[in-house]
Amino acid sequence: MGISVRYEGAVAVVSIHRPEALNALNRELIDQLDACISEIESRKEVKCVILHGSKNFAAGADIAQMADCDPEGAKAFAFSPVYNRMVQLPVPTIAAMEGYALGGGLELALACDLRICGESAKLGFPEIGLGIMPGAGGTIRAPRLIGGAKAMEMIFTGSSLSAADAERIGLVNRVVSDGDVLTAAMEMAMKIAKKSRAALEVAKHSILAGMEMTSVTEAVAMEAENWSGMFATYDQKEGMHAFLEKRKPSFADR
Ligand code: CO8
Repeated sequence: MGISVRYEGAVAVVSIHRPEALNALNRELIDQLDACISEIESRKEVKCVILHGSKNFAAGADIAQMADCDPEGAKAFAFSPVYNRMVQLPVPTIAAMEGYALGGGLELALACDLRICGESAKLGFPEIGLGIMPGAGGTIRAPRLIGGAKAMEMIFTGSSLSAADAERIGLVNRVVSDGDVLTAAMEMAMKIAKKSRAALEVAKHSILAGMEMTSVTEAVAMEAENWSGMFATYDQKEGMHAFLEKRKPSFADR
């Protein structure tokens, strides 16, 4: 049982492994995820992160661990600080989802930048049937991603979406055959990992910061500042001169 990280070149692959409970996320797993995030943050060679659960992504937070919590205990059980750290990782992140991605499991996928799932995946927020609501970003990130009405339908009915419906409403980027999820995520990650980490970092930062801003004018000004700042990087010079010299760029991630 556990969450661990391995590295394939510049790609970090975080695996969730608690098959006996369909990868339900308990306190121990969340602490392990926190430790994985710290390790990834310290590795400057990492350019993309994949989060994967074999057979199932995660069937939610561990109901047995929280069933008898009082409000203070529930607060202490909260996963949001760790999920927020996932969001704040400086490089792109991909949730590779097979099987169930429910409740706190789907919220973890929403804390990633991109989502790929298998054709039999089931995605949903069943919390309403437990007498609660999503509590690790679901009521906040889902409406921003798929719109308020779709998010409300998912949260109020508790019904799961099929992979095809999830793709149609933009909840997932791509649906692939069952069994090909990790391979597809790795292909996407490898493509990303060929790019400049310096450029990826600024692009991710601009997108996340822009989504937090209410003024489009201020957001575009922030983007312009970030954009011009990139002309101080080695990789901007390398990328543009490689184009002009009709060769592939060799990025140095600075
Ligand atoms: N928590 C604890 N154990 C679980 C969970 C879970 N979320 N999901 C599955 N399991 C366990 C089952 O208890 C069972 O254990 P055992 O074999 O010991 O009885 C084992 O996994 C296999 O499960 P099932 O026998 O139920 O398998 P089925 O194929 O019949 O059903 C389902 C699969 C439909 C996924 C079903 O297991 C299910 O409905 N699971 C619960 C899904 C759910 O409600 N998830 C939301 C949980 S609440 C939540 O995530 C709140 C997040 C809030 C933010 C977190 C901040 C604290």
